Amino acid sequence: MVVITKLSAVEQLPITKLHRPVSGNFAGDVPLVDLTSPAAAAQVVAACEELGFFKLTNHGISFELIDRLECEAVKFFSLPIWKKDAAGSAAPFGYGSRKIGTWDFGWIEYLLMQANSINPALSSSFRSALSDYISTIKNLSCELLELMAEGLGLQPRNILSKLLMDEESDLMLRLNHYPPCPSSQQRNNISVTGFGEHTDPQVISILRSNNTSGLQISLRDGRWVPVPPDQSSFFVNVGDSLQVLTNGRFRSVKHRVLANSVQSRLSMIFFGGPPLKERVAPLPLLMEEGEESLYREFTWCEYKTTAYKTKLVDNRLGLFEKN
Ligand code: GA4
Repeated sequence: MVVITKLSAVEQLPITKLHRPVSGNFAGDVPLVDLTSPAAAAQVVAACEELGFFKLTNHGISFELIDRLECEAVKFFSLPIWKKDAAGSAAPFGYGSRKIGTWDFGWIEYLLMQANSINPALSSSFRSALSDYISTIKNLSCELLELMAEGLGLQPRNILSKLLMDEESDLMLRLNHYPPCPSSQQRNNISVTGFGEHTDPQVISILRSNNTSGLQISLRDGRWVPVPPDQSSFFVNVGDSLQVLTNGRFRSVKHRVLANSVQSRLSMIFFGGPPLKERVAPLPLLMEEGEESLYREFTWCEYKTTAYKTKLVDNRLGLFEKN
C-alpha cells in the first residue's frame, strides 16, 4: 500500500469559495439572458435571485433606434452650458452636472426626464428619438417582467408588468455622460467616482451604454466587479421595489460607475416605477404558508419621497424593513 505523506502543490493552495453556481449562464461574473432562448424565463429568475443583475442578449431591438438616441445625446452634451441649462434643472427633471440628488457629487453630467412627458425644451429630433426609444424600452421592460412572472410561476402573466403599463406609472429616462477624467487611474485603486454606489429605488432599470467601461456591480460577497461594456446588449437591474414585491427573493443590486481616464462613457437608463399611489408589498402568490412580509407597508410615493432625501450609499430599503 502506498501512503502519501506530502501534499501535492494543488492541495496546498488556499481554497477559494466559488461565489456562483456552476450551472448558471455567465459571462465572467455577469449572468447572461438570451431573450430568444426557451430557457429565458428560468435564466431571468436565476439571475435576479443570485445578483439582481443580468446582461440581455438577442433582445431584437434595432441598433438604428439606439444609435439615433445616442447621436442626439452626444449632440446635446456637446452644446454650450447655457443651452444645456435651458432644459431646466435636474431637480426634479432636466440637466444636471456634478451634483446627484441632494447630497452627492460625481464626475458626470446628465439629463433626467419623465418618460410620459418629454421635455419640450429639447430639439424636435431629440424628442422624437426619445419618444421612440422610451416606448420600445418600456415594452422590453414589460416583456422581462412577464418572463419573471412566468419563471416564478405567477398568474396572471402581467402581474408585474401592469405596474409599468398604467397611465400614471412613474417612468423615467436618464442620459448620463461621464467625460474622460485623466486623473482616474482604475488600476491603482484611485478611481474618480462617476456615480457613487447605490441601488435603484424602482422596479426595474434597463441600461444601455457605449463601449466605454466604468460600470461595476457588487457581488453577494461584497466584491466589486467591472461589467465589461457591450453596446449591442442591455443590462438589467432589479430595483428596491422588485425586491419588496418578491419579499427579498430577487435582490436589488448595488452598482456604481467609475470615471474612465481616456474615453467618454454615455449611458441611457430607463427606470420603471409604479404609479405613485401604488402599494408596494410582497405578492401574496409568492408567499409560502406562514411567511411574513420583510417590509412594512408603503406606497411608491412614500418610498420615493424618502429615497430622494437619502444619500446614494444609504440603505434605503433598510428604513422600511420590519424590526
Ligand atoms: C438612482 C436611480 C435613478 O438614477 C434616480 C436617482 C436619483 C437622482 O439622481 O436624483 C437618486 C438615486 C436614484 C437614489 C437615491 C436618491 C435619488 C439620487 C439620490 C441620492 C433618478 C432615482 O430614481 O433614484
